[in-house]
Amino acid sequence: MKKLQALLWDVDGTLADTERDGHRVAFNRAFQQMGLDWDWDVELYGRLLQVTGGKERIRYYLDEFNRAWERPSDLDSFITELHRRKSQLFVSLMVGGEIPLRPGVSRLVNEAKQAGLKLAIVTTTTPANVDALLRQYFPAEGRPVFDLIAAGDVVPHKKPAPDIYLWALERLGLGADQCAALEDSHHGLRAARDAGLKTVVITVNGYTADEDFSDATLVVDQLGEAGRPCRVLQGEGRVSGMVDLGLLRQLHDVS
Ligand code: XBP
Ligand code: MG
Repeated sequence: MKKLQALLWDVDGTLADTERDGHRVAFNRAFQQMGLDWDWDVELYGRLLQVTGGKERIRYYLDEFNRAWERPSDLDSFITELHRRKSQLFVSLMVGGEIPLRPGVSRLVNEAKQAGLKLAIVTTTTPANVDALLRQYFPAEGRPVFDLIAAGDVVPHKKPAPDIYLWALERLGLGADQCAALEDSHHGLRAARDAGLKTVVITVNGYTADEDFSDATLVVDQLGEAGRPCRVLQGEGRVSGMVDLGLLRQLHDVS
């Protein structure tokens, strides 16, 4: 295994708990704006997360959960407009500071940056959502904190397909054996593993805690920070309360 050179970060559920209190809320507000009586409650949204990508998720909802709804003649344009509004509403929630980073994220990002590792965002979400999160929590003073943003529709197939990881690896000029991924979901794990990454750390959340992570390198409840140690749910290695760079290097060297 080659030396660890980069950390590849998923966004939704990993950098921040965006799904339940961010995307879901923004979808429901967009439905209201467009006069739709659809309501994606916490439980239904968990089932809709089966499909990644907001536009794809709306279509899945109509196909599987709301077949009775009379579709407009141009459904594609309707979904595009609905999703455009949803994205604006999500960005408002993010810049309003209503969606905090998960514990330990800042700590590990800063540690990796200082150590000279490359940092990349590898996500299914819309680029504007990532920009809002980065502006909010990692404002660039000179050089941006993240070296690459791989997001949204730049590849035809979203996670669990490996495409977005392969796209990111090519642009970083690195091999899969030089990178570690941080993800929160089975779909994310599949995407990273199928792109060839051996080191994949999972931080679970309410929606993903019961998913299958059997081929993850390490599964924790969160990355851990001072006064808030992480709990190891699966995996080997000496974890002393935090997933830090030393631990990631150690996991990477043996994976
Ligand atoms: C998470 C997703 C996204 C968001 C919605 O992907 O599935 O689709 O729920 O985002 P990841 P958009 O964890 O890889 O970031 O509405 O912008 O598509
Ligand atoms: Mg995710």
